[in-house]
Amino acid sequence: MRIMSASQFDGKRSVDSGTKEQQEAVKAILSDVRERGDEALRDYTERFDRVRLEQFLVSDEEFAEASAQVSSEVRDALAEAAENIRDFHQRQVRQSWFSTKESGTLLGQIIRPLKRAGLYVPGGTAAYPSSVLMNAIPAKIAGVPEVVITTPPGRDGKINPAILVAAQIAGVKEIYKVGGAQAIAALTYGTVQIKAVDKIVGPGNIFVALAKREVFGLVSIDMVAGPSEIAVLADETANPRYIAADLLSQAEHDPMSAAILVTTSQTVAEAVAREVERQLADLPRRQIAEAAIRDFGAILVVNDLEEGFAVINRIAPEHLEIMIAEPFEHLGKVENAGAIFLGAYSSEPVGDYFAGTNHVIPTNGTARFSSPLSVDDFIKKSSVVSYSKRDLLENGHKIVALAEQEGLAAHGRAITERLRDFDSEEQER
Ligand code: HSO
Ligand code: ZN
Repeated sequence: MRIMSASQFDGKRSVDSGTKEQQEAVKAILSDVRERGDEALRDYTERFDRVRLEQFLVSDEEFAEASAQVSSEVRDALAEAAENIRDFHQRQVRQSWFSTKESGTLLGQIIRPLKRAGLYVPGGTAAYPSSVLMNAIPAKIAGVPEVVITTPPGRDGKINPAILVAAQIAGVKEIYKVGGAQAIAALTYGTVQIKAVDKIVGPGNIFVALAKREVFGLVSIDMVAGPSEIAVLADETANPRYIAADLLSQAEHDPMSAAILVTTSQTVAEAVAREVERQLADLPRRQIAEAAIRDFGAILVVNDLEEGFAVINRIAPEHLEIMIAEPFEHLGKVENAGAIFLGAYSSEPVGDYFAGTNHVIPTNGTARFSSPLSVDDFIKKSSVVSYSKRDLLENGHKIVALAEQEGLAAHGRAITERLRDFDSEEQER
């Protein structure tokens, strides 16, 4: 792993916006599904997933079959993780509010869940049951009545059983065997078999990401997340073996995953570089992790913690581990980070699977302006105004002045029509 000074590090990463061909392919799929509905879904599923399906909805028998295939150890761990995720997200629930003024006016904000949310779950080795929990549970807690999943089938027409078990634990029963851009199209436009949704969430390959970006506006989408990242801020008290293991935990996600150590200690820097090499040797996903470490890994030696936090805030990492003597004392210095893990035992996979925090977190420096997936992503707000006569009488002329300044006479008249009545009522008295 490269050791360098913080000033040598630029850390720029670009968002993959696909090739021209990929963009064109996605647009063609979207419009084809829009026009031909389920028949187009069948054709694309046959072409990309190598299986032709009549019905896309997963049946009760398939759920039962999947359930028998997953060990009780995994099932129990998923169930306990789900409890922790529920407990954490329950605290995010917002209440509607109303506020009355002495003048008789009432203002408020009503919180309502979205009606229907679609969760995309990737296929193959990127099918993570943990991500099913992380996406579905906040939607459920927000009160979304219809949460559905789409995921590509295997060649045998089946879905990864652990995905079905996780869905069951999260309380999602409506699952469709459709993947790729065609799934995003179905969720956006609706087909006979798959009803359109209000919001699409969940990770996917480049085609899914491009399709989501394309349909944004017709439906809402979550973030377009890039490959996982981790930054560790460590002083001389940190354990290099733990740091290396945690860096590799994210490096194994994707050859473009970033893993960065920022440390005040040259000794720790050198020890971590050695440990990463040692631990890489027997990793099953060594090739992926090695590429990530080579291309997007770095060890940055800084003069002091001040400089360390400045570098971290510039990177705005998805995950930040703070492994220093008194982490809490410095927590307030973190301005930009999606999720912050404090101390030697808060290893990042604790958050990926179990603690209860969400693992869908902004990447690529977007933690500067966005937040982990939460209950907020599945609600919307309506403002409520009940204006009193007294207030209209007192403030009507101000509204008229603002309307006139904008050249919108009808706006002004909507107010003056009422003010006129107030005047005549006055005269009658
Ligand atoms: N670290 C990933 C999430 C994940 N890890 C799923 C394991 N499974 C993005 O935060
Ligand atoms: Zn992970």
